[in-house]
Amino acid sequence: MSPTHPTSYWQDLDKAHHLHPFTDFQQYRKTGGRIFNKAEHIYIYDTDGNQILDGMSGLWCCNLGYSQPEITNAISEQLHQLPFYNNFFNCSNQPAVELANALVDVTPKQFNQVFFTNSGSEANDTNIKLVHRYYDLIGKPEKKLFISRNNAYHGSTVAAGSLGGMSAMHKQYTGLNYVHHIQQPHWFAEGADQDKESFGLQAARELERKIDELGEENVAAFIAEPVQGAGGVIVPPASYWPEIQRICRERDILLISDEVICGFGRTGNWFGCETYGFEPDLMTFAKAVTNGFQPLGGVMVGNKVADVLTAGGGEFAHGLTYSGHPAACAAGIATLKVLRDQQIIETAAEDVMPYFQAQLQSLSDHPIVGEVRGQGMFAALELVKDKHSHERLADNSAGAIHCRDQAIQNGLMVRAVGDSLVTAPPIVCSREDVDTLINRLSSALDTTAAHFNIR
Ligand code: PXG
Repeated sequence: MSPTHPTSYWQDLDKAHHLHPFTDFQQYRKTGGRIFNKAEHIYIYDTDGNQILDGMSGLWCCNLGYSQPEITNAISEQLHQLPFYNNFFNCSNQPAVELANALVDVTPKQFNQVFFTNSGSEANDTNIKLVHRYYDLIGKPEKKLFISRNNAYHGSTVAAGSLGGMSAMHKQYTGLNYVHHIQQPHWFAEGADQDKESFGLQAARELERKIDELGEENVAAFIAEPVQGAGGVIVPPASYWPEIQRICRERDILLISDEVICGFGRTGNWFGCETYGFEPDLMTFAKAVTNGFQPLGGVMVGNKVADVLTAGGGEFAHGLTYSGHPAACAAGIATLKVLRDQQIIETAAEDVMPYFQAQLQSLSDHPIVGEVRGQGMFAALELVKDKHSHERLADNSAGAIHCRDQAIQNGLMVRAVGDSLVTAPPIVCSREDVDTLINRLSSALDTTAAHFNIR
């Protein structure tokens, strides 16, 4: 990017030719956006030279922050050595082989096989095909239905968007007719009149009720994020996951853990299923597997499914040109190496993560904060007008959007999701970095409270 052009030049070109994801095109044409051109450690820089602490790790991707020469060098070296070759038709490339092995090493013991994609959405599309094929091969072809949850996010392709529970997306196209949704375990929004753990059990038992309604013989799998990320960091009550695991086992339903956000350290363990103590049959990953430096996703296929698919024979009619792209896999290998060699997750789980959660909890006394919920290195603050009645701050999420904009103004990137403010900074933050984040967030809460006249 030429430094000689003013920001307005880039904004005008952007507005003229670039349609952005999850954006109101008409509004963007008027307002334009902020254009970034540099990043270091946990900071991003825009074309006006503003330095912003990235409290969202790119978009839940850069768990190791932006300054990771081992990863960038690995990508560059790979591009010089073998910039591309595909993995179709009895061919493979070295980085794909090496990354598959490294993933087997870091994932739970039931995983010995991986299918590579370029994104989380494609990985969830792949899950559907893997699961349907599995049931066909074991002679239960009628088991075709998927159960997911309201307000889940599993991606935005036609199939992954159907698996997700985002009503705004469902309204804009016709989704798959074999996906059904149940309640999310969102205690603050849907169960705050009950004890948290009883609510967790009740939300899990919605799965059992749905299986009964649809007929166990028709249900293939349940898919869920250990903690719903894009839905607003919905941390389930402790009672939730063990009950889900019990139901899936008793009712012979495959369990898919979508680890696109929770994977690679975000919850304080390598994977969210480890934090919550359950054993999925399939696991979706993307984002932080390459620290966001290259597009890569995939499915870890557990032995139960993989054994059938590999013993069954016959071609699995699915694949993407770039499945196992060498440069993306090189980024993945280097990312896993940094995480392992430097024990980043274990160290963060002992020190900065509990510190981050404790500092955030200290904001729960703030007059506009109704709930602080979090796990490991991500959290949400639910904004309210009245802490006791949980009355909303403003219509159409305007309170959280106002607060987010204040935070960005103060040099902190966060997300507004409904009435909550969400943050997921890199797990390589120091305690001092967390202090900076909390100060900027706290000052955004103050100005938002003043704006809405709340004391
Ligand atoms: N599963 C989960 C749990 C995700 O969070 C996907 C699948 C899809 O991954 P791809 O790579 O296809 O985008 C995601 C992605 C947000 C936001 O605003 C979250 C995601 C993507 C874009 C925006 O929080 N998560």
